[in-house]
Order: sequence, then C-alpha cells, then structure tokens
Amino acid sequence: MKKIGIIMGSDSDLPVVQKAVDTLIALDIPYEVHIYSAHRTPEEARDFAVNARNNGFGAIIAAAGMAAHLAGALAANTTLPVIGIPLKSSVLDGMDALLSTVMMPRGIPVATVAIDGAVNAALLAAEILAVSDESLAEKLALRRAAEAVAVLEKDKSLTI
Ligand code: RP5
Repeated sequence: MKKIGIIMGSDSDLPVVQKAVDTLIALDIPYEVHIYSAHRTPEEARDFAVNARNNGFGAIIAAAGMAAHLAGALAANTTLPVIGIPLKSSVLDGMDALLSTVMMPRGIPVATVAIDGAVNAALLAAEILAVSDESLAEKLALRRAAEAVAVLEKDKSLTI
C-alpha cells in the first residue's frame, strides 16, 4: 500500500496532527510524519514533495497555522494529492490559515479540510488510496456504519 506523508509546520502543531496519525493507524495505513516549514525550512519541504511519489507516497497531508503556505508549497512540487489542514494556532483562530490554505491559484490544487480537521484529512487521504484498494474501501464503509450506529444509540438514550 502507498504511504501517506504527514507534514506539519511546527512541533506545536502535533496535538492536532496526532488525530490524523491515530486515524491512519486505526485503518492500518502506513505513514511518515515530518516537521517541515514552508518558511523556516523551505528546501526540506520542497525536497520532500519533489521525491514523494518515488518514495512510495500516495497522498500528502499538510498541517500549518498562521500564514499557512505549507500545503500550497508542497502542492507546487508534486502532482500527488495534497490535503491541507488549516490550524487554529494564532489570535485569528485559524481563519488566517484557512484562507491561506484554501485560496489556491488555478492549476495547483489543495484539498482543504476544516480548521483543525485532522481526522477528516486522514479519512480523505484514505479514500484516495481506497480508489484502487477494495479492502481499504471496505474498512472505510465499516467505519461509517459503526459511527451511524453510535449516533442512533445516542438518539435512543436521549432523555430530554
Ligand atoms: C506555522 O506557524 C506552524 O504550522 C504553526 O502552526 C505556527 C506557529 O509555529 P510555532 O511558532 O509554534 O513554531 O508555521
């Protein structure tokens, strides 16, 4: 199976990024996590993206806050799918990162999830791999079914 690359701009992003890692682990999807910044370590971020396809990755998740250029900078250097997680790490509560991540110019797409949406980023990455992996697609379907059961159980136990 292809790996998912998870890149975060700072170690301070780890509490949110950990949720993406946990989701991939639950689905038995191989991954690598790195701290590369579009601003502080641009060469390393670029090298990761340039070599990602040859290094066995199938998609990249990029998590960054503030003026979050990481997802776009990675996407500029690979045609692998790049999923951006805008992080709520500044006084602007993530709106800065959301707009920086989502407003990509034509030709360089970034699939942006919600602010701090790490679980959905991992699920979207899994869905990308599942296009050509029936076993993974089945795991994703089972996960959705289990979540639906959990919601309906909460509905039944409502007392108000
Ligand atoms: C961004 O700046 C990082 O992704 C992080 O969310 C934010 C703050 O980084 P630190 O100053 O905590 O390292 O590049």
